[in-house]
Amino acid sequence: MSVPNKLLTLVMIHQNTRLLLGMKKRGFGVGRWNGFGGKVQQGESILDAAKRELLEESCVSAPDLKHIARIDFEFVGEPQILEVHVFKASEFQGEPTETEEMKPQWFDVDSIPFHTMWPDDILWFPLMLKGSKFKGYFLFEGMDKILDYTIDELDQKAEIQSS
Ligand code: 6U4
Repeated sequence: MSVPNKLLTLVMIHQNTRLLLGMKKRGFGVGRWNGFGGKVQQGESILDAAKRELLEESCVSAPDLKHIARIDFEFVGEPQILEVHVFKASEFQGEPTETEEMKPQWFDVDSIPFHTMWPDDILWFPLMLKGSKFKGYFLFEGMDKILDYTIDELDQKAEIQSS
């Protein structure tokens, strides 16, 4: 029997030349800069989970999130796929504030700290930054090595599907 995907969210706040990232202070991906997000809870929509996690982790709310991507992550030896839904916003309310989970910081889009991020990010951030929609798949061995991947750009009108 196959294992259902684990649904996760990831939110990027991108304003012109700056991008808000957070340093993950604990849990999965600790020590890496990333967007804000986490697990979708039972009975919660993916969009609502994205908004909730953004607020919980950065103290910022973004009412107008655009669903731009779904990226599936498979880890060698692990049956469960992580299905990450990526959202983007340019407007937000509140002041990015450090929480127990994340330390937010603005980065210039020309100096994104890819060496301290998940290794897939450098491969799909260009599409995210230019405003594309896309679907991705990455096969990891451990946390650092990508064995295989695909990234397919989608039409702007395409709806991002979930499993
Ligand atoms: P809690 O509930 O705090 O124990 P935790 O295990 O820390 O959760 P969580 O919920 O913060 O994990 O979710 C992991 C976050 O990392 C999500 O926003 C998705 C994101 N993520 C996972 N794999 C990623 C990858 N390869 N590249 C990336 N983001 C990834 O850019």
